Amino acid sequence: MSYNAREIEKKWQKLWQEQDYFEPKDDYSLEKKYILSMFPYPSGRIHMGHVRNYSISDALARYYRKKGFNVLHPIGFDSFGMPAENAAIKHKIHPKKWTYENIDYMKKELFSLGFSFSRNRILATSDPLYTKFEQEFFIKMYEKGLIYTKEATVNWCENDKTVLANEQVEDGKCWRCGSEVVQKQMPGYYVKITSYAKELLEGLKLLENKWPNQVLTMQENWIGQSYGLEFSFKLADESFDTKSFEVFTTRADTIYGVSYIALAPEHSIVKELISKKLLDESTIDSIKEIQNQSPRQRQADEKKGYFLNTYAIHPLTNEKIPVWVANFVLIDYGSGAVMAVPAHDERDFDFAKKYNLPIKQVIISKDTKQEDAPYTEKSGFLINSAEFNELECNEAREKIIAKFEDLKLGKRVINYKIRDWGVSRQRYWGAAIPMIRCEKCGIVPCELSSLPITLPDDVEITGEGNPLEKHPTWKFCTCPKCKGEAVRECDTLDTFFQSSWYYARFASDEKTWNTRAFDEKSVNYWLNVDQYVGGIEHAILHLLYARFFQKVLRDMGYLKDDEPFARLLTQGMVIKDGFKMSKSKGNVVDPDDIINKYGADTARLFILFLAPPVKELVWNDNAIEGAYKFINKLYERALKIDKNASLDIRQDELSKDEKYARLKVYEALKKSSEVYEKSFAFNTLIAACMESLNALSAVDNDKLNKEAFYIILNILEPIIPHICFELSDMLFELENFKTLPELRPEIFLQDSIKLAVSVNGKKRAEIEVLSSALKDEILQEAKKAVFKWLKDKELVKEIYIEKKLVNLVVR
Ligand code: ANZ
Ligand code: ZN
Repeated sequence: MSYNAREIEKKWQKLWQEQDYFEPKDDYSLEKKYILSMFPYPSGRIHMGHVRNYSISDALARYYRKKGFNVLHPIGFDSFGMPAENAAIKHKIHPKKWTYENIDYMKKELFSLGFSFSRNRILATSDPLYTKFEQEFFIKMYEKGLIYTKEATVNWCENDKTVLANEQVEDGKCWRCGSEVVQKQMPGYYVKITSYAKELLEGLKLLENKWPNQVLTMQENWIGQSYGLEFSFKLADESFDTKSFEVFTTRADTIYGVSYIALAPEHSIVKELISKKLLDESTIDSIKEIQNQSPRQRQADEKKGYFLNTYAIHPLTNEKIPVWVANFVLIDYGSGAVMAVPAHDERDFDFAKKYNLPIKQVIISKDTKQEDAPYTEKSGFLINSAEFNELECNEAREKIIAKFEDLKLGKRVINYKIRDWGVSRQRYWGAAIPMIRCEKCGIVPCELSSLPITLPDDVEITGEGNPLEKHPTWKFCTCPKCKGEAVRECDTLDTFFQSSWYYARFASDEKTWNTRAFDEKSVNYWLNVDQYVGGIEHAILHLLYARFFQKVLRDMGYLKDDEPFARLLTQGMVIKDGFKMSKSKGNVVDPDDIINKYGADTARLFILFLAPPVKELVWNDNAIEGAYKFINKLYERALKIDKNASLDIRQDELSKDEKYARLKVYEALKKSSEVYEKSFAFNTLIAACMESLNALSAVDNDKLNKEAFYIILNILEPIIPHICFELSDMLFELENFKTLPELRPEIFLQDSIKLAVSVNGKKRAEIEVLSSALKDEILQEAKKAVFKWLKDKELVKEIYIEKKLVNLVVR
């Protein structure tokens, strides 16, 4: 008999399914664990990144099941989005058909890997039942003022006639057709994520040590809170419509160092000057050119600007300050205008150098001055600043802000970098925005009873524009208010809208899915997610949107928690030949090939053994062979075990080697809870199991062998479930296999001995080791203890006198 992965895996996958082994239980008195991995986009096939993601979450789900928890480990598909439309254009296949065929295929792949996903709670976000409640949320958010329409600047591809997300603009070009992306004013729906900016920021504190620091920092920067002063400058020339304008500064302490004003190209003063033809043609053309660039492009460009032939009055000194337009000032941050202080700000400095504008230092440090760089530290003392001279700059900042407030010239404000989330997409394959435009009544939400608004199937997808706009009947409808003729909103929702709440839908009992968004009892039981697992690439977008949605759904009375994901593990990328494994790099290894050749257990073992989950996984063909060999060895060794041996082992009757082997096994058992519950360093747990198997091969004791297998199979089951179930079934009553064996403290209780450690005969340290410790282990400990005497020396001899001393001879 030899190891036959295919047969074993098929057998157990069938049994697990028949026994509803993966289904969450309705018994809400049990302690629960909700383990979630980020759901896939149904692109067609599972890739190695998925295998890694789901091997991690599955190991955790299986572990907690074994510990007696009621476990929810669901899977679904993020199934709206552009690739389905691109496939439609390329292969003339309907997006719906393409999507659902892919889902069917990928489900098979996932189940062939033995992942313990609930079968009953699978969802696809393009399902009408999912859309129904998404549209319900949309309408409720609209009615609460959390969604609004506005005209704003968007990335627009003239060739594809659609808005592109920032992520879909590559080097200023459309990612799909390569044509130049322009900035265009367009109406659209916006979600007011900014009104939760403060809570989203404060909530990050609760996630410290539970989410990766890197993700917390990225979110913090993205939300971008700044404290500062907002105040206005008057224009010197009173003939303009605009009499004054506001600026926002975080450095009020530098107010006496202002040497010019920089306005965003979209600023109303710039617009007025252009419309009144007060600027020459070429300047106007250049400004328009900047307006057509995205913020990203402007940032990448060198700093540039134009003098606007006008001046502002400094509110404290009454000096005339030249007003410029500059490409580095953003219209939608602060007030779209900057008081430029080149002596203390990098950008202002570069700009001033380029255009020969004055540079006036107002803060000095004790250190020597640098002539050719701005002094940007937020420490130092004020000079050239009237009554504020000699004040420390933080103190001066507070005093200057207070002065502005006293004089009613300005006020203290908090600004956020985060912008409202534009969710309109000029696309077919998405959730319809449930809104109607009526000439008489304006924008009217669809009636809740009419939901879901589903997509018409009879469309032709050409890639040019949104087919819904051209649909003869879908587009036209009656107004819910006046019953007159009206048109539907033809844009569809950003797919991030769907992925923002799927975790909560999973938490709701599927038997209620057709009647309500969430079943109160079940979501209150299952949420929030205890452990979320997914790629670092979602650090901001998805993970921020989901946090926002949780708070909105809480405030609308649907959910209770403040945060959706209690803990987050971000797995590293899979790298091969120096690049992220991806189709475009041509370095893809198809998981199906690994499964067919070696089996699912090998694939899972390999991927968890090669690297800790948070690190990059560098592909290595030999390691697959290694994983396969290990499973074979496990199988062959298990066949030799005496099934009838008793498990009644007397610790005091064991020989030294037997004690050592048993200790290694129990050490692995002890490690397992640490790994599954905290460190997720599965690789070290697998290594510990391999080590204990090695130690066991040195002893010949049926009882010990049987006990060891009982433990090892139990702790490896979350990682390589099929083989572990198979062997346990063969060796033990399977019933016993559902709980983890207990730690036996007496096995860890061992006599320890003290040893002197000498270097060149001179005693340098003392170490304490277990009496069962092997020579190699002892020597290693000893070397660690006298490390500083070994440094930079050549070790020529290692002497160990049992139970007495270690002597190291160096040269
Ligand atoms: C004067 C000053 C002096 C500034 C100095 C900085 C350093 P954060 O910290 O990111 O909030 N700013 C204000 N509005 C802007 C806009 N719409 N586009 C570009 N820059 C803008 O940045 C706030 C600082 O960025 C503000 O403080 C302002 O420059 C600039 F030594 O005012 B500061
Ligand atoms: Zn109407």
